[in-house]
Amino acid sequence: MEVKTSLLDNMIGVGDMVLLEPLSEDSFIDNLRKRFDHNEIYTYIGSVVISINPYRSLPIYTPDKVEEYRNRNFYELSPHIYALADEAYRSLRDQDKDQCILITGESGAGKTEASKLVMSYVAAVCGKGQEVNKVKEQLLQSNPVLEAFGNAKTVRNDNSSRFGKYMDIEFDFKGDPLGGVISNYLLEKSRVVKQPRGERNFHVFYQLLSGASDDTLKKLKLERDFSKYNYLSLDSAAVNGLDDAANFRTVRNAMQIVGFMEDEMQSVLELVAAVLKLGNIEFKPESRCNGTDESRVKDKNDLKEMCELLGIEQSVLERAFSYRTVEAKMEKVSTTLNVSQAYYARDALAKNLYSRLFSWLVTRINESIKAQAKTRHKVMGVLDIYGFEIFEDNSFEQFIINYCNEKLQQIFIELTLREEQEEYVREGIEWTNIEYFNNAVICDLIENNQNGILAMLDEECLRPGTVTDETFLDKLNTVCAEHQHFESRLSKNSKFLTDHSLPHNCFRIQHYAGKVLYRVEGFMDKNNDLLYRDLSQAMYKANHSLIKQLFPEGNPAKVNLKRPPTAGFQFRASVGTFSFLMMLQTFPADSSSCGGIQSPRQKSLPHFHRLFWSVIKRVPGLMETEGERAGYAFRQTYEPCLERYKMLCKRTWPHWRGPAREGVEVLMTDLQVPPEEFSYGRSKIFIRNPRTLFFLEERRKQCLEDLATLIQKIYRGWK
Ligand code: AD9
Ligand code: MG
Repeated sequence: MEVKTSLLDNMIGVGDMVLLEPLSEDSFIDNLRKRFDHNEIYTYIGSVVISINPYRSLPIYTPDKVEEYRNRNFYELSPHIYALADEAYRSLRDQDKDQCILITGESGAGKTEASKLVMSYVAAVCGKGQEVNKVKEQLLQSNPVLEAFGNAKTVRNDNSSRFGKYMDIEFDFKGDPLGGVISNYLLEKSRVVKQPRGERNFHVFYQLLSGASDDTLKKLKLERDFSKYNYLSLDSAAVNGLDDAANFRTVRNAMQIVGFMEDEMQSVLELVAAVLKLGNIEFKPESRCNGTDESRVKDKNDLKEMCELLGIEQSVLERAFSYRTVEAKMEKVSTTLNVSQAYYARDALAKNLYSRLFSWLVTRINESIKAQAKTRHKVMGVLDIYGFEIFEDNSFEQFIINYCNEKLQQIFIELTLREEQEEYVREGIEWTNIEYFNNAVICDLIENNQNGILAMLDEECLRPGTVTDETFLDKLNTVCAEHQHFESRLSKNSKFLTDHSLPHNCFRIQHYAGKVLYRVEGFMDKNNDLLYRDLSQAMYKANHSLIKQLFPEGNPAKVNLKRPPTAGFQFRASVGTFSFLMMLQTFPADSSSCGGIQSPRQKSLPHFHRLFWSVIKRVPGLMETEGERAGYAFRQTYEPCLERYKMLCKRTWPHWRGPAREGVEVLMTDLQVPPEEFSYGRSKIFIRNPRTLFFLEERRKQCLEDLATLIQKIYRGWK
């Protein structure tokens, strides 16, 4: 077997880890490093793309590169995110299969950039025309809008996503985009009122103050100086390399393209300004005759301006910062707020205003980019979540973000490792089982309905009596201790690490990506996410259509005494739907049955893009076995394989009368492909090395060229 020319010959290291020999953690990392040193940031593990963030601009995303990868086979060129995007797009267009691209990795690994590269690649290669171009532009421009409101500088990433996003792009039968739908997962709203040291609030605040015209700022009653606002951290306001003013113009422009009306944009900016004003409202105690302190607004100017911006009656809001109405046994009782309760109420309002504005933006964008239902054909989903975070100080936000990453890791394991191995078993291919770490145990520790951490947190939030973050921690530790006797998820092998050296107020979890110490302070509050009804009613009364829409529960006609679901509960439910949806989409109900051709009911092919922080971390599960061939780079069912290559062998051309598998066997024997290069499965042939595939493709190409020359000769002869 001879391959004439192949890009593989120029490949740095091994482009597909499946072919790495021996396969060990060291060889794996060495290979990545070697490739990275030569600016090869992408490497495959089968159909999974791994990338390492280069943190500098490489000339690998040019229009020429798009052309290079267009309509080419996954293994023909060096690994690239474009190859993955192209494969996904072609399978969707030509094979009618829904697609799903999942992107995982630590914070700052390059997930959001990767998701944008996928989208821009698909936009570049799919159809053109005025209508289609408008749809593409709108889909692409939804990114800067959501990033302005949902991303912020953290210590790990200057443009860190503080929300999770799943975007479905819908295509017609020709492969032209029709529109899309965005789902968002819990915004880290605590950032609105307080940011960790060295971090910033959401970009939009700085963009507005830096980029808006003097006239706009005047209308919004704002000053340009960041330091005038309590909610904007001072130590890190300007970020090197981030041009807030220019980005403001980009975002405004993007909002216009997406279809926001001028008055809608104005309303949005009014809300952003109102949040800044709200942060400046301060309180002072006023003594009452019964010896208690009651809160009063200190300087009423910010309150007044905020109320003017939102069309709220000042006295109503002012009252809501001093009193709260409690309903007990159908009776309304007014209780006073002390200063710290007033600050709590203020911050809760700011967080709610902002996060509801964010959800409204997503809904509004969805209205614009919505496809016509009747023409919908196929869907490509791209999931870009907030990456795994381990900080010095980890709180409820990191707990939620890391839980989300555990869930995605679980899907990753299900869809790649387990499915790969199950396929070998199904197909009767000889295979040494790789023991992989299944993180289901960690997900269960967090989300189990009875004694998962989130359930215990909810229980504590609802428990009457004095409940604090410490009582919650006690409960966690007690439940763990109780379970020490049993071989249960909270036992000695548990991922909930109890040791007496833990700092006060902390618990530790052994996540798939490392141990994380969580400080419980604020867990109860953040989970409760309580907004006093007086405040939602004040918002509902506003003479501002957007604000009114955002606080429907403030409508006195619709008083609902039921407690709103906790933040943790809502998050668990939304993360639950994404994993469930993907499982459902990806595997037909009978996926575990043996034998048979891949079910035509298979809807979605997952394409994984896995990214790492440039200090490469362990990839769990993939590196346990040494010296064993890792697997097969390529596989195809017998029928299409025979159809494609039967012209290469006299015995199979033009017709093969027997079973397809036997035809393929004849083909491989005649072509003298070395037997160690492939295996016959029950329904598929498994090819180890892309080299073999190139060989077959080269021969086919040659055959077709010869045929074309022959036809031309005959044609000329006739003339
Ligand atoms: V987080 O979990 O949202 O905090 P991401 O999304 O994984 O994180 P992001 O895509 O925002 O990371 O990338 C971080 C920064 O790395 C970007 O702002 C770029 O400056 C840089 N980056 C990422 N990918 C590339 C790339 N392919 N080439 C060059 C890159 N730079
Ligand atoms: Mg991101």
